[in-house]
Amino acid sequence: PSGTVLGYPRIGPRRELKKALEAFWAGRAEAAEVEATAADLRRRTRTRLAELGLATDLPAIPSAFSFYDQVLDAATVLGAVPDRFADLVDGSGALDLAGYSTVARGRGDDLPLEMTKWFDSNYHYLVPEIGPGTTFRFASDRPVREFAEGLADGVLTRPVLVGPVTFLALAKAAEGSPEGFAPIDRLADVLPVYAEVLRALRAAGATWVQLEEPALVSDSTGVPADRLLAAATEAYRVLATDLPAAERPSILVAAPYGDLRDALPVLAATDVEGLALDLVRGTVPTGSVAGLADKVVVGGVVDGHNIWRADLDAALGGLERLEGLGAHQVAVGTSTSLFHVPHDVEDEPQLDPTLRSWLAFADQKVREVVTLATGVTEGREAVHAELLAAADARRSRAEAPGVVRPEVRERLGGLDATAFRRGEFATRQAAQAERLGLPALPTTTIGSFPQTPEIRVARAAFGRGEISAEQYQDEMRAEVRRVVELQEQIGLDVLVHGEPERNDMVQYFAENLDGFSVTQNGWVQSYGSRCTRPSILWGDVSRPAPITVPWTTYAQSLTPKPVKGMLTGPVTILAWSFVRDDQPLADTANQVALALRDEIADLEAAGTAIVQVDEPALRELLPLRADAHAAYLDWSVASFRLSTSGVRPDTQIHTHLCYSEFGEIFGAIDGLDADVTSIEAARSKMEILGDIAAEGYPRGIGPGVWDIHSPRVPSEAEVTDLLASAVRVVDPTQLWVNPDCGLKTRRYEEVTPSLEHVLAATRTVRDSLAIPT
Ligand code: THG
Ligand code: ZN
Repeated sequence: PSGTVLGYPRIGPRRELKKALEAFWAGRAEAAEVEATAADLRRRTRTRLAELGLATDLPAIPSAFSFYDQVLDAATVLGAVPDRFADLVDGSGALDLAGYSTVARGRGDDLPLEMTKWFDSNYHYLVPEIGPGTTFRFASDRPVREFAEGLADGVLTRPVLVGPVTFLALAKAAEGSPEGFAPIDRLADVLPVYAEVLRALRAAGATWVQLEEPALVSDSTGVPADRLLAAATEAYRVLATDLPAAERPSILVAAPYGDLRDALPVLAATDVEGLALDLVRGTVPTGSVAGLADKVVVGGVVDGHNIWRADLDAALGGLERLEGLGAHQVAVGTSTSLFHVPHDVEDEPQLDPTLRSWLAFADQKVREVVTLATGVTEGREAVHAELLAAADARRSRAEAPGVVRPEVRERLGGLDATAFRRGEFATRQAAQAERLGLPALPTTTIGSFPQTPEIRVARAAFGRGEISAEQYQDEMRAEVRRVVELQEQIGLDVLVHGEPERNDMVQYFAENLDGFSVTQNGWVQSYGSRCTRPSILWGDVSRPAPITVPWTTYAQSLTPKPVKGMLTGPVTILAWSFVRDDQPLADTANQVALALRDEIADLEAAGTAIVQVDEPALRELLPLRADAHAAYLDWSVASFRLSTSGVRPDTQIHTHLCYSEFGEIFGAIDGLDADVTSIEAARSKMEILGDIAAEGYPRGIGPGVWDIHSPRVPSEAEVTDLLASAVRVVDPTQLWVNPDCGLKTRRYEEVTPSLEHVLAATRTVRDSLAIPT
């Protein structure tokens, strides 16, 4: 009766790891204290998983800890540290905790490894830099030591490592690599090191190892499909065939986040002992798959990516069909690691008990796995009570007030094409120019200003009931006044209120819309020590009252310059929440869009001339498979248009997108039909503007001229250069001037001089243009 999970939250139920790491980085704790906290968390995880019923036969308890990121961990095991950090490694190529942290976070002019989204999740990994000359060696035995630590504690665990194909597929070519070089070219050089790691794990007593290969379910890594399949064949020939079974642990290749498709027969044909399939995103293969007769197949039927209780009956059905494939053994698993979900529903006493009864966080999911494993071996009768309880929870969810609201459904059903369309851009442009009277190269910011310690203290005090709603509002208004005055002093053209009242932009809207709930302790790692608390979108969405209108109108009352209204778009609200799984995402997105549409109508009626609707996560939900892109872009773009197309021609709609891979979704950005789009561009030195110009994009564009992801203050000359290069490529009448992203993570010491430099540079370039202002 085997059941297992592919991984478990690492941050700790009270974010113990985050606190320890941040204390270490701030110089308030020794490395040994962080190590001790981490060891405690690992022990707690092993004990908890055993308590929840995971047996030790697969072995079922993974050893999948990381101080910061599992991809960085793989790079450190392989000794693949960029040259700029060479001084941090010791004689055997290993990094200590301080060195490891520096590679993740950078120092002075040595930029950290780039960070990017892990498959279609809100988790960010660090991108390894691999060149033709990168040397690989077994540099860190941390996975072996963590396995040994478990064994010494009496628990035989299954070490988890990012697999060789995925490691290289996610890496980028190191600077200075020759044209045409790709990290996957180095496969033959990393495999011997992986083989050494496997030998060492075996020597330490490991019976199984899990190698994560999600690159095999994706068309989006940049490695061509045939190359990936060939790499998988090669990798597992070297690791599973050439390295005899007696010299290594049994190998479980895990393929979370999607369907293996053509990679399934390829992996099945290798000599690995196990395959873990994602049966939530993927499906049980039909027909027979050669090569499974001697393998364990882990059916990932419990969703590692969302928080709803499983349909145990359907999951058992899937597992029964999986048995039809003729594997040596079928085991039960999660579709992905559980690190995308919080620890424990029981840790949410303030959550409505009915809602709580529908949810499964990590610990509840482990129990579901255990139940299903019993069901598989002993039959449905053995888990009759659990199946009934799961069915009851689903029924309760389907029937609960607020889940289906006829008035919301009717409004959606009654929409026609005109609700998704604004008038001609040329007409809008003329009307907006007339109304706004902005200078050439108008300057603005993305929306948020620094969240100062005072703001955080006030919010926490309000949360604890120590200050009244009026006091809290007064403090936030005072902050809005300061932010408006600062922007006027600096000379910006389009102002913002600065968003002091929002902690997380998605959580803020979730707190103010019907159909959502928020958690107290539901932290999920976003990157490194940083976490978010995704909201739970469980019911039909509507807006009980205006949300942002009082803040925006207050800010507008303080200045004659236009103040932008600031909203988060429907796709981003979905991407950064746990979303109901009982209707198409498109329908949920359109419900959110209608609530935003009402908010925009109220802003417009209150005199707001510019409204920004941010969609930083538009790229994130892009399906991993290319053949699903068009359908996704259709509904995601439609929901944005539904939210923004109710306005008059002279109301200007802005949007902001957070990343630089622009070409991939250029058509979608065009489809948003926003009057002005701001994007990240400073780091890539305006490179993307070439694409935009080449496509003949007609609307306003604000390439970021200041990289706000680092504390560096850009010089006036630097910004002038960026702007000068922008006006050479793009028609200056289309150009806006803004930072790369919101300023909430920066400090005023950086923000004030940086914005002053941006304004000075803009004046210089405006003067050089001699276009009428
Ligand atoms: N909100 C949400 N998801 C996101 C972002 C966001 N995903 C992408 C990107 N932005 C991730 N970036 C961050 C940046 C900072 C933090 C988290 C994700 C952060 N979190 C605080 C921490 O860990 O201490 C907690 C914040 C809080 O109190 O709510 O600093 O903006 N949903
Ligand atoms: Zn951004």
